[in-house]
Amino acid sequence: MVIIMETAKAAGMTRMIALTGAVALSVTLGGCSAGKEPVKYAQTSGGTEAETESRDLITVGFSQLGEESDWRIACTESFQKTFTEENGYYLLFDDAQQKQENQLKAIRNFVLQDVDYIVLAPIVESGWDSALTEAKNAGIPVILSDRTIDTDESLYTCFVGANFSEEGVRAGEWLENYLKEQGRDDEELNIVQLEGTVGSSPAIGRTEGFEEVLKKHSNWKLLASESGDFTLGKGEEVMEKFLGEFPDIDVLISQNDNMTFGAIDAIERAGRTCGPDGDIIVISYDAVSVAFDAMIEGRINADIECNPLHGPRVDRIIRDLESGKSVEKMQYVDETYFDTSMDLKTIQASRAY
Ligand code: GYE
Repeated sequence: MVIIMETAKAAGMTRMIALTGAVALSVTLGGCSAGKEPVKYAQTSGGTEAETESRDLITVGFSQLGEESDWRIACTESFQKTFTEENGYYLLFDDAQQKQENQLKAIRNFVLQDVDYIVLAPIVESGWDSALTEAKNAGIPVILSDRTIDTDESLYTCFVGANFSEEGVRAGEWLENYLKEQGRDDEELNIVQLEGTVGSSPAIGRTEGFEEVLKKHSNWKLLASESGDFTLGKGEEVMEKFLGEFPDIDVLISQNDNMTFGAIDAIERAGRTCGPDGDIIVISYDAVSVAFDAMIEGRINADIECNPLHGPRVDRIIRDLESGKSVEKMQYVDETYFDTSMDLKTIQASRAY
């Protein structure tokens, strides 16, 4: 089955083709870079044949890893708003629902459809070599967006996203400064950490970055560090377990806001309090709008920013490549942090997610 969806978005109409498994091969796209034949969409499964003439559009196959968090939803929306026909694109969007095998299938489908560019937000770092070699052999540039992979550099054109180990260092340094300000820097400190998806570059980078700062403090003790898979439900479950195992947690580091929301529920259910006036210091990552609410309510102390608005960045990369320019291999986004000492309401109002 091939579903062609027309979605009305604030910034205009986004047309997406949702591909489902092998049957997605029934969508055929002609060459569609500027100057090539017009795009033809032939829907052959289900009987009806529809052919749509279109302007010269750049076809982009985007393999999004899932919809596990507010961050991810903002990221998907950023692509849908950017990769519109009005902007000269035809977007083939595939949501892998948290499964690498679905992403591998999507890449292979994009290759078979001879898209102009493949954009990949890879769920984990490893296991991409053969699918990306197929893309390379077909001459299709692959742009990594959001997460990095562990592979031969020649298999992708470039990466755009966050520097996750710097984010981890930022979390550690925030804690360091906060404790100093509170006159608590010599205190024995019990820390627990909720990690993101096992094997994903943000989980790996944030863990390593925080560890760098942790190593400098012999009075900081990391009691436990476990994956909550970047989801609210898992975050809540693992935090509940931590609270049961360790009666004296001082600090929670949670590698995304959704796990933090779940963890806060678990903390409050256990009769504990968190935030600047509570007994557990909470440091989160992402800084989505709802997390600003939680900081304003005094439930989160600090949030390490991670920017999900990659659509326009990937658009710029594609435009450069189309005009024959070379692009930088690793493109890191500038980021910061927010905490309850700031004018959070004003900052929140100025942000898009
Ligand atoms: O922190 C989290 C999401 O890859 C940076 O994935 C992204 C992370 C983000 O689910 O919320």
